[in-house]
Amino acid sequence: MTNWTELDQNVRTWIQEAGERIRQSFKTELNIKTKSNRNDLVTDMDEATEHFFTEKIRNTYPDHQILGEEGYGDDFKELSGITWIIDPIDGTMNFVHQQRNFAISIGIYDGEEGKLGYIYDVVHDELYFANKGHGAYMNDVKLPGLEPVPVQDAIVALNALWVTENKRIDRTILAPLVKDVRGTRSYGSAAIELAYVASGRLDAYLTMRLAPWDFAAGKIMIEEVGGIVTDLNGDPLNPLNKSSLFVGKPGLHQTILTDYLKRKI
Ligand code: 2AM
Ligand code: CA
Repeated sequence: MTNWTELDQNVRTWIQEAGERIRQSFKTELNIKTKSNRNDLVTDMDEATEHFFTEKIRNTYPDHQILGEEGYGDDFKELSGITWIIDPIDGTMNFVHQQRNFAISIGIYDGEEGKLGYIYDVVHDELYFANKGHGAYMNDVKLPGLEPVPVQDAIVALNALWVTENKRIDRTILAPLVKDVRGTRSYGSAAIELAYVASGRLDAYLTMRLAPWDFAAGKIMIEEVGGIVTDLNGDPLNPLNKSSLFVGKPGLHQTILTDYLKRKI
């Protein structure tokens, strides 16, 4: 039997230690490499942080499985037993260029069910946490349930790239949405954008392509406060697959889906 209280304490201790190491790394020169393309960055801190977590987890919970962005995790095809889904630094481009607006993201699944979610905004020292069925918190202050908001009053996060002509979505779909909402924002870290939707700082967030480690924790968090989490077609996400993502307050999510995303051109 898993002692969830003890596990939660361990995660918090490890996140604080990893966060402190990342903050200390600002004083030293980073080793920056590229992955799939010249804008897909990884640093030695991404790798060292994931390695730090996988070592801790393997020593303490040898029977748990781990999925991590930088490849220190395990190879598996399905969610069974307890699975940790880890992004050591979500928003690496921000980490490299701005030293802010990046986060450690950890989602813990019990079988197929999202159980615990942690998003740690390292620079602002804000820990967002969700415990399925027991609420979501920001630095131990309980987050209220999300209330519907009209499109005209909504702040929606999206990357400007998605409004240009591109393969995944026609600009004539997104341009009217951008025009109708109160404002748009782009923080460049999916985990932070999801934490902001959960805490009401944003009303919705959409993106064309995310990996499981980008949304594992945030999905649990948003659902815990009554927000809706789907892909851009309105279909449920598979926690182990790459996917588009559309999250938002109840009501607003449905309205944007029906009136904008599924609108026939
Ligand atoms: P990362 O910094 O951990 O790579 C930036 O818009 C957001 O999208 C970040 O959360 C970033 O995560 C993620 N991201 C960037 N490129 C991606 C890709 N090719 N696949 C999945 N997620 C990506
Ligand atoms: Ca990352």
